[in-house]
Parts: sequence; structure tokens; C-alpha cells
Amino acid sequence: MSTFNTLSEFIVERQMDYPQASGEFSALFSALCLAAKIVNREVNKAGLANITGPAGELNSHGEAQQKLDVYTNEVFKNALAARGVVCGLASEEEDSFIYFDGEQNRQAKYVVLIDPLDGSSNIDVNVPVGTIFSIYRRVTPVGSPVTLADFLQPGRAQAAAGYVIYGSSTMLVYSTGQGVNGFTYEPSLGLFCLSHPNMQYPRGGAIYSINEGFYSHFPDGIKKYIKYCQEEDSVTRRPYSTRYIGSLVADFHRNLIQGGVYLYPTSSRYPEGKLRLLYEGNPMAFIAEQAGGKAIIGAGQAVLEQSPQSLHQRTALYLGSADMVDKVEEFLRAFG
Ligand code: AHM
Ligand code: MG
Repeated sequence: MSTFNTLSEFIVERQMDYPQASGEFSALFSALCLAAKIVNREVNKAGLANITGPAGELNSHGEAQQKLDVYTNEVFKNALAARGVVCGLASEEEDSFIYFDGEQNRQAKYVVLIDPLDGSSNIDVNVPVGTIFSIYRRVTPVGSPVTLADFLQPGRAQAAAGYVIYGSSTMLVYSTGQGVNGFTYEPSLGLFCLSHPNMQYPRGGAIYSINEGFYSHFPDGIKKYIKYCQEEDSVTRRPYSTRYIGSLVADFHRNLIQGGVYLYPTSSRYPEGKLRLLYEGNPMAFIAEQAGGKAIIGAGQAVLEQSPQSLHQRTALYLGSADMVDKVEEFLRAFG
């Protein structure tokens, strides 16, 4: 085992396993890291500004109100465009995909899909928020403009996926399809350091995360699963605990470390589900599977097998510890 411990060292180390690697991937990651550090700084300041600044005062970006989600989108977009490391970007904050037309960008083989600041409605109340990203190899020829087809790939085709959680500490967790590794940000050094190597869901998870306030709008299978979670059973450690932050990255991260399942079903309120397949479902499903977990949109329907139809497609999402998702699936199959 080598002694790397910073994210850049780790990536270079991994890259040496691929003699054909061009360094493009590590350059892309370094752009993402730089953007994450800038966002981390702004997210931390946002809390302070909200406490001390009267409503209507201009923030550091000259806006009357903080628009950190829009700002974050710009930071990631600029970081990726400036380094010439990707040919295109699709973002939850943009109506359509962006083609980076710079000379270097045109030669790049990767596209990025991003939710720049997930859970941003939580910013005002100091709850963790996150950035979620997916990286795909383009399917159209290098040198030509990117097309929708480069972005509408099944999640299984992801070259890498990850998230940054801006929480009590800031962490970057990612996978290139060879397990999941977590890096904690050391602010005084400005470095992400390997703190959670080879992350795997622990056995015997006992947490379920769902916005239970919408109970009456849920499908029967989910209503019955919630009742199952609340029943007494010492073998399966029930009743389970409910933990729901309302910030996908934070809920996912806790469940990954402690064992648990996250559920966002279809409902009469959100008939297609609320979360986005491309910006939230696929990257989180990729990480979940790589950590020994499971991710489905319904019974017998793996998230990563879906063929996306549009950039902002919504989906139901059930993901986390494999045995817990199996149980959700059992209820969906039996009761719909
Ligand atoms: P966003 O991308 O607009 O921030 O919405 C996604 C968020 C997730 O982080 C979170 O899990 C979910 O929406 C919470 O939704 P709800 O408030 O309906 O429970
Ligand atoms: Mg989101």
C-alpha cells in the first residue's frame, strides 16, 4: 500500500495503473476541487452574512439576496471551462447543456453533469448542502460540438461520480468504479486529504430517510414499508430511526457511514418523483453501488440501467444499504 494521502497524490497514484491515461482526468478533477474550495469558502461566509446582514443588503456578489446556487453554478462552469478539461457541461441550474468551444475544450473527451448546490433551500439555516457531479466519456467524436446524446447516457456509463458535502467538515467523496474514497478538506492547508478509504455500507443499517409529512401522498408499497420500519423486531433492529435532513447529500452521506436507506417516492404531489435522474439519481446510485449498496427507481429497475430521455428528467429514488433497498423493493413489488 502506498503512502499517498492527498487527493491529487491519490489520483496520480491511481492513474499510474492506466498507462494509456493522458492526465486529462486528473486535470478535470483538479478543476472540480478548485471550484469546491471556492464554494466551500462562500458557503461558510453565507451563514455569517445571514446572521449579521439586514435583508436587502448587497452581498459579496453585489446581489440583494444570496443566490448561492447560481453563484456555485458559475464557479464550477468557469473552473471547468477555463482549464480546457471538458467539452461540455449540463447543470441543474441551466436550461440546456453548454458546449465549451475553446481550442483545448474541443479536444477533451469528457462531459460533466452537475447539481452545483443541492439542498440550497437549507443554506439559510446552516444545514449541510452539497455539490453532486457525474463524469462521462463523450459518445460523439472528439473535435465536434457536443450533442444531447453525450449527456443522455445511462448511469452505468459514468466514468466517475462524486459529491462534496459542505458540512461540519467539508468532504469530497468519489468513485471511478473501483470503490469509493472520501477526502476531508483541511482548510489551513487548502488540501483534500484521504480520510475515508474504501467506504462501504456497514451491515445491518437501521435508519430510514424520507419526508414522511407527505405520507398520505405516497404509493401503498411505501406506506406499508414505513409501517414495517416502525414495527418492533430485535433481529432486524426495528423500529428503525427516522433521519431526514432534506439535503440529499447529507442524508446519503450519513446513511453511507451508518447504514440506512433514502427514499424519495413518486407521490400525488410529485407524480414523476422530485429528484433529477441525471444530476442526483445517477451519481448517487453509482457511489451507492460502488460502496456495496443498491439504488432503484422502482421494483426491478436499477437507477443505473435507465435510459434518460431528457436533461432534467425527474425520478423516484430509493438507495442505500443493499438489504434495506431489497426490502423496499419487496414492498413495491407486493403493493405497488
Ligand atoms: P434541490 O436540487 O432543488 O436542492 O432539491 C433537491 C433536494 C434534495 O437535496 C432533498 O433530498 C430533497 O430535495 C428534499 O425535498 P423535500 O423538501 O420535498 O423533502
Ligand atoms: Mg438538487
